Amino acid sequence: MVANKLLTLAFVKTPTNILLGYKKRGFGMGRWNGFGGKVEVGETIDGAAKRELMEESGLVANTLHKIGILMFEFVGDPQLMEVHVFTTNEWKGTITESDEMRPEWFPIESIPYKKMWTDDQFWFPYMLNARPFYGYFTFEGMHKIVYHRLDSVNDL
Ligand code: 6U4
Ligand code: NA
Ligand code: NA
Repeated sequence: MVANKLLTLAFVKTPTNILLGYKKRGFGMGRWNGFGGKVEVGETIDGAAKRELMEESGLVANTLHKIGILMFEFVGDPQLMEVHVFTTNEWKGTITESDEMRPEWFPIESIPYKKMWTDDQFWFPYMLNARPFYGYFTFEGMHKIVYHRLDSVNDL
């Protein structure tokens, strides 16, 4: 048994726009995504999500709403990634580019799915409609999804 790798992913949005970050280095480099990273020892998942949001976007959110859990399996790697997804429509601070991320607002009508992780187009509609979800994706390499399952859930 290998413990899951716990990660966070937070999205700042208004009714019409969503803030995405262009990942400049590391895992998911070259793709637009929400803000997030690894949950550190001694941190709550919610606390890690707020910290990563601040580090990568410059924004402080007092409240994050948990909207989904995503499990990622990579063929050949026994460790699953367990990504906790949050949204917020209330924030403070000034959007700031970091070494890791370049933030930019996108109209919800023109989210750049082709320049994002290939799973995002499946679960973004749930997130955008505030429908809690649970997803499981098996990747072969960084682009190809060989299995997926996505469910609406009542509780996360
Ligand atoms: P370090 O190196 O410590 O700065 P850290 O910022 O802790 O890394 P990082 O950047 O590796 O973690 O986190 C990866 C981010 O990518 C998390 O927010 C989760 C997200 N992510 C991983 N796989 C994803 C996928 N298939 N689809 C997606 N987001 C994914 O939309
Ligand atoms: Na990160
Ligand atoms: Na980190």
